[in-house]
Amino acid sequence: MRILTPFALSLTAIAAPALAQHDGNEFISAFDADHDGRLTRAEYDAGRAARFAATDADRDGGLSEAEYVGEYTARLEQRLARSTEADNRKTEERQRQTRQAHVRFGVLDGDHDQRISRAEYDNVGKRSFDEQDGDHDGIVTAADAVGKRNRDRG
Ligand SMILES: [Ca+2]
Ligand SMILES: [Ca+2]
Ligand SMILES: [Ca+2]
Repeated sequence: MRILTPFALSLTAIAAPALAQHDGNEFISAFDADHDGRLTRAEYDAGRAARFAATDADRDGGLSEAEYVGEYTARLEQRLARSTEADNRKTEERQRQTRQAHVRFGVLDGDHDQRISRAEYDNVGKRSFDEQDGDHDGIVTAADAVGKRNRDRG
């Protein structure tokens, strides 16, 4: 199922925003706890739950836009600090990625109450996993990703 948004973001980009878009397996590596190159549903659910908890700074059970964008930009800054890119490129990247984080917040906040509930977070996460798991065996592997790319092309 395709969800069209005004910004045409894929669910994957919303659920596991990639810091490096050129890595085709970023969806797997984001939550592959045992680093075996296979993302099980259990790893994904545990990783997402931990990410939600870490993002919910005031522990009220929901994510404000400031919490959501703040958690993302903290990770972005870590990556930029390691990057050897020129400073002006980093500034561009920072602005672009921060804009996208605000857009993702709006997409994740399904009922537009300015707060991502755990249900909203899980809803997008589940659909995103299902979208990636091409053969629907409950594990996302590189083979699923190749199959998905072929489907997207065709
Ligand atoms: Ca909160
Ligand atoms: Ca909401
Ligand atoms: Ca699979």
